Amino acid sequence: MAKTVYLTTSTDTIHGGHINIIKKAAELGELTVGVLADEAVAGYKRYPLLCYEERAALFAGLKGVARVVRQESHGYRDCLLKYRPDILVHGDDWLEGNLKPLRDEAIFVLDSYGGKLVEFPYTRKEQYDLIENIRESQASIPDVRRGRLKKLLELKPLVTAMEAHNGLTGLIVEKAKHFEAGGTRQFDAMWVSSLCDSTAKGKPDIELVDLSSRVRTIDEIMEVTTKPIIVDGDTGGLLEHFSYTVRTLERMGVSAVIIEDKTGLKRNSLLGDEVLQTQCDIPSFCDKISAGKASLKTKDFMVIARIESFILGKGQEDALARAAAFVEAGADGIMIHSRQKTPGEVFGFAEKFRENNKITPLVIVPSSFSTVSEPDCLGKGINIVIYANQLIRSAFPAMMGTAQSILKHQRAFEAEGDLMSINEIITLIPER
Ligand code: SPV
Ligand code: MG
Repeated sequence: MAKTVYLTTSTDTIHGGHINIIKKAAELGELTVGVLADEAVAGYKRYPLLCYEERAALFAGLKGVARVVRQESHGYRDCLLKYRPDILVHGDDWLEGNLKPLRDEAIFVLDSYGGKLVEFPYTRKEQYDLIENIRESQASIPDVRRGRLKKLLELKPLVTAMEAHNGLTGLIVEKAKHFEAGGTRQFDAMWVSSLCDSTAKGKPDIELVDLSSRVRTIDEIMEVTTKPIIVDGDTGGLLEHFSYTVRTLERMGVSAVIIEDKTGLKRNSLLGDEVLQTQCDIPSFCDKISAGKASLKTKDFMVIARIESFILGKGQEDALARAAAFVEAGADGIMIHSRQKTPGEVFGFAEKFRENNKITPLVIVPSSFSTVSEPDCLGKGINIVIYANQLIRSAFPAMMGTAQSILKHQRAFEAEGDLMSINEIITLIPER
């Protein structure tokens, strides 16, 4: 009886390298191609330009492919146990490095039932890199990038966003990955925080950094990244101005703006009621949301309303009344903020909110309740988790420590141990 062979793919463009490995795999037996689900591709590589069905169709028609199946996660465990192929075929690009945990797990599972791993040399050609580069640059085109957040919300139970405040932090959010046997994790989106954008410019977070400056930051990030961007729009400013802001951000390819229901001099929410902060009345804020929505040119862009009732000690009932009114006014999402040390307040709100509204995405920012994990949020009605300020908070003490060490020792040597090597920094960003 012919041996059964299994091979996984995530690609949305077939080139000679793929044809080659399929040919070799098919020579070993009856070939099943596991096509990675969209969510798994987005987790490990980038958001696929073609959806699962399209990518599956590419392979279903290929000579040597007996059948195509859906592979839910980048880890091989589940599909190996389900299909129990005699042979798993893979390129030899996972012997070392980030993908090694996946390989180790695959071997462990294959051993458990007597399966075998066959590795072929991974084909690396300049043209293939070029194709990937073109795919990547397509993802950064405003019309492609803008709609990506909505697509991710359809695809994933929980979307994560990490703050970026310049090109370098944008690159970190774009590229940082965690590899483990079960699969790979990366951030889905970027948050351009008013706090971090202001702090990076040495300014307080009081809506002092104006829109032109914020737009320059966003543009700097956009130039080197492809992931969807959520912009912290502070209070949105005057209603008349907010319409223009929305239009500008939408045109740039931003996916969402979040505006908070405060009025007057805006202070950072994490200061709570220790400083004077005034919540906007419901009708005025609804008008602002509606004005923003009315100025949109696409269906992709989201205007998300942020509720500050917990921050200002107004309680759950006020927050829920506001949420209902803001959704009614057209808000595409609700962000519920809290400065408590535990997520009780936001989880309590989410539970009540979901009694009447199953669809509007809910956003949380676990800065003060940072013990809460993403798995804790699953099943709680939360859709987006924003890590709002952690990159700048980690950079600041590191830079201050270096400055102090050099002052103390009157030379840089003692600080070297904490620094990236000169070679690493000059090659960190490849020239293309
Ligand atoms: C920001 O990141 O600027 C925010 C979130 O608005 S918070 O700092 O918690 O108010
Ligand atoms: Mg802010």
